[in-house]
Amino acid sequence: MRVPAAPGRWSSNSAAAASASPLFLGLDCSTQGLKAVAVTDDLTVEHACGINFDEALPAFGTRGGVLASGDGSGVVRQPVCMFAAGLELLLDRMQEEGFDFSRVAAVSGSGQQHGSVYLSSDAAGVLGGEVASGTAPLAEAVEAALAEPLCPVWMDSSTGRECGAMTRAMGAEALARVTGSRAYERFTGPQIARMARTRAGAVPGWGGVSLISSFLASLVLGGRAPADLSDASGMNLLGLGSRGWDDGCLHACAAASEGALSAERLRELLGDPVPSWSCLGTVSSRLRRRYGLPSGCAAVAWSGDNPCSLAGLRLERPGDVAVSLGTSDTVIGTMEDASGSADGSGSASDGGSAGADGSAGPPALDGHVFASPTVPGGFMALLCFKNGSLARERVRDAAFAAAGGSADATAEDRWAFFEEALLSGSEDEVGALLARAIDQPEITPDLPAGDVLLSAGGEALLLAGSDLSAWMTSADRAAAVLRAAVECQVMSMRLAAEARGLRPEGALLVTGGGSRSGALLQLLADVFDVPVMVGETPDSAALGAAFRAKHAVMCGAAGGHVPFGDIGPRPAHRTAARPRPGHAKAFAARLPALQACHDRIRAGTAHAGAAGTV
Ligand code: XUL
Repeated sequence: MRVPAAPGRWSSNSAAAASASPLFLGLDCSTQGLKAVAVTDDLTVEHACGINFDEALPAFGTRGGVLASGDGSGVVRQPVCMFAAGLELLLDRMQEEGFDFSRVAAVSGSGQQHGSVYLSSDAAGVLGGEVASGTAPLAEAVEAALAEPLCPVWMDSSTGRECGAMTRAMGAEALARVTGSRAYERFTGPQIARMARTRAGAVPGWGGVSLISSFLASLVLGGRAPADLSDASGMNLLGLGSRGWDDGCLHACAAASEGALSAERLRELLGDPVPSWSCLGTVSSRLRRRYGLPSGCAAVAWSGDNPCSLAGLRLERPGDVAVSLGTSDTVIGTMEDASGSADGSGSASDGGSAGADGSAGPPALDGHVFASPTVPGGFMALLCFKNGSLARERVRDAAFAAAGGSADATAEDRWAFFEEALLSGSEDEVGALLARAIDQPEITPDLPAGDVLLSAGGEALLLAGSDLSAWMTSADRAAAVLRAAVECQVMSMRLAAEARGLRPEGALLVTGGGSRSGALLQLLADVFDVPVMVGETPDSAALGAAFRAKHAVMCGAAGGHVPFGDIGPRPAHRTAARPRPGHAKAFAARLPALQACHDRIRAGTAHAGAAGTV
């Protein structure tokens, strides 16, 4: 049903509408919902809208957007039809809000990375038929294109067996060097192997395997859309050097499926990936008819949420790096080359020597390198630190209590204490203690849960099982331990970034909730030894998708890639902190000690025989 527009709800934008700039629409299918951001030719946001899966589509029974098995298997899935229903609902809402679809020149999108959608053998016909031009609700129309109604997503941790099998087949270092990542449970290749192994009888009926991003692109296009190279890098299957499916990885994935899939069949199912700035065609006649999109409106390849955020934050030049401080802390940035972490020289398994790693020096095994979504042959890095703001808050509260703070104190009081404790450290005190607050097993680097405290001389100060509060026996000690714990979080970011060849040049952009802390910003400036800029880019993935839509149209018009920077002005960010030279030098000098501390944690020698031995 065509929903009548509701003039007035969008009246503040009528002047912009009158200017009739073309619009570029970015959609973002995240774990919890769908969002849309439309930008004008000068990249001004003209419209934004979103829906939450749990609230807007309760019939699918999701919590936080997902269906978690809850049986200890780690299986976490999402109903694929919910994406289709959500897309239609979102576009309906935009129409109700008076959004003028007739001005949209191109649509692109962002999908949560790593999830895999299993298509039926009829998928091509269904996508190009009922989905492209039918009148039934999209969620109904797409059902026959699916071989599996549920798709595993990035939160799924049921693929340990498949990760182990792929690692044995390729070698951990070769897998990391070829694909940019060692085998990770949330990655798509292991998901496909598990789905094939556990649903072996259904595999002959599969017509394809899409990423969540390329599946959503198929709905917009009305036809099977290819995966883009950047999102495809999150699968453990793509050769970063060859920019194509890697034979060794396909064989490793087939081996992990325990005979359910061959490498050749897997290659066929995946189809060929394309650069992220590819125009795939025009949007489907269903979307044109229902929403009034123009007939020439381009359907642009979708990408993953992290590549799209990179584009939304305008991290397009080598050395453009951003830190996001949140529940998990993340570091993303653009690199010209992948400096040994993924050597760009092609498959380790070319020639059939799977597992043989003849590279010079071991590659970094933590974090990920993906194909850049904006630069041909370029790279982006993504590092995810699981113990972010929750660990900071735990240590803050323990230190606050140990320093005599009242149990009834407000969050403001606690943050004020945090700021003072962090800023009170002189350069001579940097690294006087090394503290790691690890609430849940860390993935960057790989560290087991449990707090660790070492003296400057390397003496272990905590018993295994006791937490940092055990050493906070005075207000001074509490402040020193808090400072050390947060300093080590940030030093760990620099260690992991450098191991991946990622170095901020000129400045570091800081986003997320933690960027409200002036002390954290100062610490980041000191540890990375660059000025820190702050900027909030809400909905950076959807915004990045909108920017990429414009980029693809420009590339199409030019008949080849044009620099991403040509899309329009970069936002002006505010410089919030500058490195203090003495502190910066002291942090740089302590990085090897933190590296050694991590080695000791893994070796099991970072705990004392008795608490408080110093
Ligand atoms: C990145 C990752 C998540 C997902 C969902 O590797 O697993 O960030 O992309 O946001």
